[in-house]
Amino acid sequence: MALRYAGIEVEHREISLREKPQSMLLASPKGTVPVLCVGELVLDQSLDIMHWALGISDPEGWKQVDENVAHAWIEKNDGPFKVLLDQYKYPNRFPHLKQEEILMAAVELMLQPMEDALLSSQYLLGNRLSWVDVAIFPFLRQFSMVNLQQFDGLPFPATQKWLERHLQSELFHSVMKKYSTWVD
Ligand SMILES: N[C@@H](CCC(=O)N[C@@H](CS)C(=O)NCC(=O)O)C(=O)O
Repeated sequence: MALRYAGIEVEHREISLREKPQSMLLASPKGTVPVLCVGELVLDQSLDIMHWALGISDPEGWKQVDENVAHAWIEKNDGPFKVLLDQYKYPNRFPHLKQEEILMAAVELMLQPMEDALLSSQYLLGNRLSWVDVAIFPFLRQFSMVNLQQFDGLPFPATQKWLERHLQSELFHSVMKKYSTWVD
């Protein structure tokens, strides 16, 4: 989304995670997606790719946020919330954990603080969309999709509206295309 927003054209190579192509592993041996190759430069963290793109062009000011607040959200999301998301998504891998308790932990850690923020402004860091919203909403999307009925039943209307706004956005739709798998 950041690449598209910044107007940067890329050659998109869809990867099968079960059969990672050698060219990808040569560029980035850690074997996770996304990977962006720009000449000699290899970026293999989503946030690095976002920041690289926004460094080239940021037409609507996604970067105009308080960096400390931004990083606090990202650390919580990529750290403890990601752990809860995986536990919630894959109950078979965590048979000793109760879904209800994972949900409650996620509410306390992330969903309630998000709701509080989104009740006072349209986006997480104010009334302007920022890179933090764009970095975090895919995780909320995944979380909501585990059990849509349960998610919709939570008392978080501002968060639900925020998520819906992202899902309906032209930018999101413009990148959610189906690509055929790249073969070296
Ligand atoms: N922190 C990394 C995480 C990347 C990551 O874990 N990606 C997953 C897919 S969403 C992956 O490539 N997993 C490798 C695999 O399943 O083999 C980033 O944001 O780029």
